Amino acid sequence: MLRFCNKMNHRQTIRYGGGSPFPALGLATGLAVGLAALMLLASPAAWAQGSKQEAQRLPAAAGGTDKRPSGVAANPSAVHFRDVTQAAGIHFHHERAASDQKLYLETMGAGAGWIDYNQDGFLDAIFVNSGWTPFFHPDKAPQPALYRNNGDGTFTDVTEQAGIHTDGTFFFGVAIADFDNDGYPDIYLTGYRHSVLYHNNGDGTFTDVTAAAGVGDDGAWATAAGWFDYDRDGKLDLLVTNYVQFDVDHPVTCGEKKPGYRAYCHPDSFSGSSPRLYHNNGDGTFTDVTRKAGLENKDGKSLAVVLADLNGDGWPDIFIANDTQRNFVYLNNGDGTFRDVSYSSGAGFSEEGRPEAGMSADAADVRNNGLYDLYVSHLDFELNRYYRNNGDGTFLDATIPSGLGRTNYSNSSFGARFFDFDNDGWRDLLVINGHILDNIALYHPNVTYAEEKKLYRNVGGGKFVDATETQDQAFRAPRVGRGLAVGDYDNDGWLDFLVNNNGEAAQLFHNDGATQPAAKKNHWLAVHLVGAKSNRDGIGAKLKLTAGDLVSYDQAKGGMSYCSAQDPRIHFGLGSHAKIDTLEIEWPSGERQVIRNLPADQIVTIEEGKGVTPYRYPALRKK
Ligand SMILES: [Ca+2]
Ligand SMILES: [Ca+2]
Ligand SMILES: [Ca+2]
Ligand SMILES: [Ca+2]
Repeated sequence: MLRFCNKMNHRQTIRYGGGSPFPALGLATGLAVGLAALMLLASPAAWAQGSKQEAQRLPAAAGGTDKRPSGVAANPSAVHFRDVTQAAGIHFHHERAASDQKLYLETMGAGAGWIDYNQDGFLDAIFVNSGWTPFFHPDKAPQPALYRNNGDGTFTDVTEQAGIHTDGTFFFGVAIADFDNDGYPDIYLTGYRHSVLYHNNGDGTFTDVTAAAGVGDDGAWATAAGWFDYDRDGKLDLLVTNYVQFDVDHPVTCGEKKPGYRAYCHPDSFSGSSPRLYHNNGDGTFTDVTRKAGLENKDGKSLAVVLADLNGDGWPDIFIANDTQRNFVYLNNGDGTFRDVSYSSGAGFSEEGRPEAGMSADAADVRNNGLYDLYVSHLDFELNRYYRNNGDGTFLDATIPSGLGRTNYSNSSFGARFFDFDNDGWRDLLVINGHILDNIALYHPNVTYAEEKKLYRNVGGGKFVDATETQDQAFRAPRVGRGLAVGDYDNDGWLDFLVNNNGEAAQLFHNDGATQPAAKKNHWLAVHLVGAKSNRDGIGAKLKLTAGDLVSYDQAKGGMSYCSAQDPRIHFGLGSHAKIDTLEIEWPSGERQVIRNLPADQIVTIEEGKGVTPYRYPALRKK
């Protein structure tokens, strides 16, 4: 999140020219977009290079095409996301721990996640909460919440019986994985000055194993974290990103010096901190290998991470979104070390060469060509960036040509995910918004703290259209949005989502499916990976699905969105294709599997070295 507090007045003057805010905003937006477009035109070399690389790469990479296959052309559609929070029995309300000191922590939390902690086939929900500060100290510390999915559309708060109880630590994010390969997913909570690893005991309870594991990340303000097997030894390692060096005991005063105008400080007021990489030793302990891996980098002011093979060499890479600093792109050398290509990658900065307020990160094959494009969300008056992957570890800022630059300019965006919400075979985009400053309206009368979510539909060819208006008032009602976790909690093949809102009630939205008759019949496949030689979660596995003229790629990735944990199953929308011709899987161990003639509309469990195993995912019971 760039620009607030001390610099605000100055920038405000530039931006609005002192005129009436509404028309001025339109003008400013238009100007900015126009300028960006001009800059695009002004760098024909970059354009030509990008197009050429893509032209060379597409046939080789995909045997496919950037164009919409005929099978999905007939499905122009929207879906209906229905707010089912109340009906589902979810009553989590994030505590923002507000104080008149305007501690930076107060406005940044928190994440949300999906975890099938009891392995009954239904995703359960977890919400991260704040904690104590010197200026907010109720008798009972705010607690995270674990909600068990009852399999009938309702959830039950099982936090206490699961043994999850925190000590007042102020938490921000969650990362889920089965780090010890025992078949039950574990919980890592990132926090201010301390983070916690909860081991899943397999009987519905968890044990805090942080001290023995050595992953407390003590002293740092941890935000996003992700699990991946960077050295491909079959054991999941942990990447923790840290934000600024903020001292809660000695708060700095920012904002204008008049009543009500004190504001959360700009990240420029604080030094950065390095991400940390913890290597899993396989005996319940981890070793901090940050320096050895070449990842020590104190420029980090990190809020999001995505762990995926970005250059296609089989080794998982690291993309970290930084606030007011260049994003980090670290490519895996395959020998336990990484090389920093942030400056040369094209994804470190905006197209104009500016570092921006990176708050979310995702990577997905949105063009169905096997190349994982990046999305990074930012503060208001910055564009959320869409970086096209050239396939060689370099990226091209395609925000404007993709159509994603147009409509979210005055919002501040946190959680964001690419996912195929209408199952037409093209991964779409959901962006969760909410400003940083609770008193932003005093500074910018036309900007609000709570903001509308944005939904974008992928129409093929690397282009998106804003589909927010297809949603109802419950979806569009402004919130101080933060964490976003996408997952199919009722196993009906239509992806649903959870949102954690700062200082507000959390939300669960059910995807009711397509609203247009033709698209209602869109097919899908979800893949539950069970690694054997590889890590049990199969994180790092690469999948290529072919169904008629649809070719779609995905990876089991770590991280994603803002401080949140996603459905671990790999979801493919298939459009009109009722059958999968081939599903090719390349496991992190190097083992390859090809599965042929799979029927659509099911969740398949695929075991490394064995193939499809008979596990049947339960369908939701009628309550
Ligand atoms: Ca469950
Ligand atoms: Ca490992
Ligand atoms: Ca789609
Ligand atoms: Ca669903």
